[in-house]
Amino acid sequence: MSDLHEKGLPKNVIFQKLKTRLQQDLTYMSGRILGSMCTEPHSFAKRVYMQCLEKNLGDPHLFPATAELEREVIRMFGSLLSNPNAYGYIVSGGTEANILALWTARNLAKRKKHEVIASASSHFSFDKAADLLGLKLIKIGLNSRFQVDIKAVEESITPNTVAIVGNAGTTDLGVVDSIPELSEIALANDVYFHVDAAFGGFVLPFLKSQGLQAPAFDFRFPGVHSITIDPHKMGLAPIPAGGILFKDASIVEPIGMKVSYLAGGEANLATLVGTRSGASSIAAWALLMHLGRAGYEAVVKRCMKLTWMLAEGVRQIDGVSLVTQPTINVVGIKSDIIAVQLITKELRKKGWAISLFPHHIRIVVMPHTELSHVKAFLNDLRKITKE
Ligand code: 0PR
Repeated sequence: MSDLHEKGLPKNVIFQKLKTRLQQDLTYMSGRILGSMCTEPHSFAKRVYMQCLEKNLGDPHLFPATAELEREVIRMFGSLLSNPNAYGYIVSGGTEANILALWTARNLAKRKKHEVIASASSHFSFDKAADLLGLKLIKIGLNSRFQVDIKAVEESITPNTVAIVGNAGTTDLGVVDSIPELSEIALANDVYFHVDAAFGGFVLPFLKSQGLQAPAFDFRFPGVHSITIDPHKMGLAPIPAGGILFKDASIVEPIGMKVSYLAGGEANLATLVGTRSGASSIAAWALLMHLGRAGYEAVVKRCMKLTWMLAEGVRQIDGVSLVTQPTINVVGIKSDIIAVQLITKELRKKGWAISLFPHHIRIVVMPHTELSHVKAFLNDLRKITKE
């Protein structure tokens, strides 16, 4: 079935085929996806996105209005992250954002240094970035609260250190590293400091209004050079939409490229890809305008409420326990008596799409998760551990 047809098929035939074939995909709305950091995009953002598919920010002066909307999104993120002067881009995702950060750090160091200090729980995009950029990734162990061990970071700094990476919402447990201390170390050693808040960036700023403890992680700490914050995770924006923010525009100069021949006229671009979705920026802009701070607070409040219920439910099941008290809507479940691989296998047989880490199961309570899903999951978990 992979040959290109000589004669095209009618649209209705293809729609029918797609309907049948795509039925095999899981949907967020089924409630079965409990291990993803993505979710059903907001319906308003989807509508806006569909209207702007031709916009290409790879030739920004052809689409000056779109480029301005992207700048406004970045300014809104900047104000959310304590830096209205932040400069940056809406990119394809957290991976591209993290690559851009380390690329910038390496070139600022004039390619003379080659070590990056990250934590054992940093996302695998840093392994990719290091490999691409010819950098050595040094992974530091964690403390008892699953944050990067600060003393070990300090001891690992050498004259070759290009950058330090901190996490604000780790992939495996949603933990926030001590960003104030990492910032101090970066400043004291004159080293680039990148914060990966790909997931936490759309959660942490909205916790405080609910009386919840929210560790500070943003540009208020002067050592922070850049932050990843992804609209296509907790931002509810359509995929692809990652975000990279730099402290100011001057930082990215070493990766900027002047392209003279573009149809819209010469442009200075500091992104990895050329042709780039303008629809992603426009949809993110529209959604930020529509939801506002209160809208995101409501989304986060709901997710956190269900997170506490899930955590409490796990506590009450014999044989399993929480890896740590959740900071954000990521829950780690472990067991001292049954292999988590086995529990995962049984949960997956029952149709739950969950993430398996070496020593725990990860649940991400996304906006598509309902109370009924949490209850059904806990019931199945209880049954499995009993058996
Ligand atoms: N930084 C952090 C902290 C992340 O958690 C992730 C992805 C990235 C960077 C990279 O982001 P992109 O995937 O946008 O490039 N975190 C999710 C994870 O690994 C990605 C994901 C999303 C995986 C949905 C599965 C899934 O169904 O869990």
